[in-house]
Amino acid sequence: MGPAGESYHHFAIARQALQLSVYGDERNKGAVENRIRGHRSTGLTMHLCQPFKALVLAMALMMASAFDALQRQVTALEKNIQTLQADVSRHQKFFSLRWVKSVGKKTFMSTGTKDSFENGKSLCAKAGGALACPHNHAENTALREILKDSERAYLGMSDVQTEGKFLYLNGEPVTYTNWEMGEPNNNKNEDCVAMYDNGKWNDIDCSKSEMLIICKF
Ligand SMILES: [Ca+2]
Ligand SMILES: [Ca+2]
Repeated sequence: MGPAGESYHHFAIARQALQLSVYGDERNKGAVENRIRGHRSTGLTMHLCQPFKALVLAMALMMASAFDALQRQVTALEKNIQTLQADVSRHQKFFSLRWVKSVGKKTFMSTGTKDSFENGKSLCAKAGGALACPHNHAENTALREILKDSERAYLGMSDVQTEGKFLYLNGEPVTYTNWEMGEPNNNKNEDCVAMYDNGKWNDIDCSKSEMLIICKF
């Protein structure tokens, strides 16, 4: 039997095996298995394996090709990230002259906007942060360094709920303070807190709109 005739013969056996698997003819199934066993010595196994090998090789080639493309994309992205990092670093240097200060994991940032306490809270929240408030001396110094001469900034705290009891915006009691001498005095009912350019604090009216807004992130 020539190669073409042999392939057709194998195809016929395979088709019969498929029919058996569908119809469950155990008796004929045994007969076909015997015929398959009988053809192993004539190279049937080899013929069945060759298309499978070709398929595996084709898949391996496609995967290798896809991997190469992916690797090129990753390399390109890495270059883009390096460029962006360089840009951010340049901008940070520019902003750090005045508007950005980092302490530990916190970053204090201002755009130079001056507004009321409520608008300041809203502005920082919209930017994904909160109105800044120092929790220790280092943070107080960082905030002070953002202020220009004679500038003042709202701090993220108030005693609007209970007079004399200052709370952070999250409702927790204030644990670090740096009041100016004689403050807080609640003069004409002052419930917000501003930091002066010397880093000292004074309780002030929450509606004052000339306070620098500094957000923490
Ligand atoms: Ca008060
Ligand atoms: Ca005061």
